[in-house]
Amino acid sequence: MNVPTKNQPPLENTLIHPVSMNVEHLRADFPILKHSIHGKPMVYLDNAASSQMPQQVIDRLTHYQAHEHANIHRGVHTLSQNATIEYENARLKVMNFIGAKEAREIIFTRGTTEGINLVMHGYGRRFIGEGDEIIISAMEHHSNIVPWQMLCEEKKARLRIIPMNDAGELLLDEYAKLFNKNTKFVALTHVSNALGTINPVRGMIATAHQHGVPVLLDGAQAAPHIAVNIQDLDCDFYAFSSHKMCGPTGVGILYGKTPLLEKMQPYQGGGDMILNVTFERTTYNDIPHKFEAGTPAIAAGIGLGAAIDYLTAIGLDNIAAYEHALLEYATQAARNIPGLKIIGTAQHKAAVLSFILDGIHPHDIGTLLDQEGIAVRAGHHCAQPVMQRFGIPATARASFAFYNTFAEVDALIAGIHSVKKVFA
Ligand code: 7TS
Repeated sequence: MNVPTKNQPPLENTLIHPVSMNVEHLRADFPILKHSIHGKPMVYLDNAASSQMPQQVIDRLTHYQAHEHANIHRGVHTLSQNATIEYENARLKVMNFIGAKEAREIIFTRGTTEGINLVMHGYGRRFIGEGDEIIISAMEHHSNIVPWQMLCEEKKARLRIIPMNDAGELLLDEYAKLFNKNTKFVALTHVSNALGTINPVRGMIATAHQHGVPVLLDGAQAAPHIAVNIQDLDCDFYAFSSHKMCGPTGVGILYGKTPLLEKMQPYQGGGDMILNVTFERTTYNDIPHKFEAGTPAIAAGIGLGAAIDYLTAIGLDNIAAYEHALLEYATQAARNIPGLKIIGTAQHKAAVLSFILDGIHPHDIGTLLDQEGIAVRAGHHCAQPVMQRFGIPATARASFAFYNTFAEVDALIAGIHSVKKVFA
């Protein structure tokens, strides 16, 4: 699609898809976007941290709480059975959303972090031992570094790191060289939260499989923004979070291939994950329940189902195309600001604009932009090794969603100019 220049009218009313991508129409679904901050219209550009919820999701949560609330998987009474149906229905929506084969491959978790920890405990602690190697990349979020470090410490295994270039692209030749007979696992982010890089994961998974090594993808920043088909990717595990895709906090998803999930040990013990318990011996429930001990976040799971309905109705390809146009527009404008450096200039990027300004700390950028009503994240984005790689303490990061407008990008750029004036 055409990217508007400063002299052209903003594109927020442009219809990418005749019906489904009218941004002003979509914005009306999000009550929080009408807020003002410090007397200025709020410009919410911290979607990589958490996105906002449309009224449809809020209504679904409220309806559940007011009319459907009961514990699941254990009641013979009608309310419990209905809640179970709704919760399991949400699992089916997730299954279809990522193109999984079976509902039992979909495990409800608390979020991406818990999904990765589940695989570390359930798979890693059982199948990775002394002298084994785990490959991760230089651009991982801490949640895809620390669990593997903990495992390496416990098992005397070793982490190997795929390096990246100055644009924030992984070096695929170096990746291929990391494999040897000790390589037992690859854990890789699909999209970088700090840089925006979309990694060429399909080929990287194929490389790992040639060596017989399973791959976990951290999909926290991919699932909300690009169409994901896990069968096409052929990944072994895929983890993501509801709160970054217009759903509530407290719930996330771990996809795993059935044969792998079946041979993993449970992560937590308790109710719902068992078939039979005596003091001598416990037999575990079938997947996915084996990994879902205790009462889950039922409302949040159902809310995630509503969020998936909402995103699917817009269409992930429409979302990706529109967000890409926003990113191009923002990138062009940011490049014209003297003293601004974009961190993360990969050829394939999701709509994340991380930047630094000469002589101004990112936290000051974030604080001053907030005075203008503009929400960005300033800091290391839970990816400290990325900051170390670029030799900086932090960045300011604007991360876009489909409900952001070109006028909001203009507001960001104007905000950055006014930050510079304060320090001039
Ligand atoms: N992986 C990636 C790539 C992420 O971006 C995040 C959260 C996580 C894992 C963890 O997700 P959680 O839902 O379990 O917390 N990223 C961010 C961020 O960029 N700003 O705040 C949270």
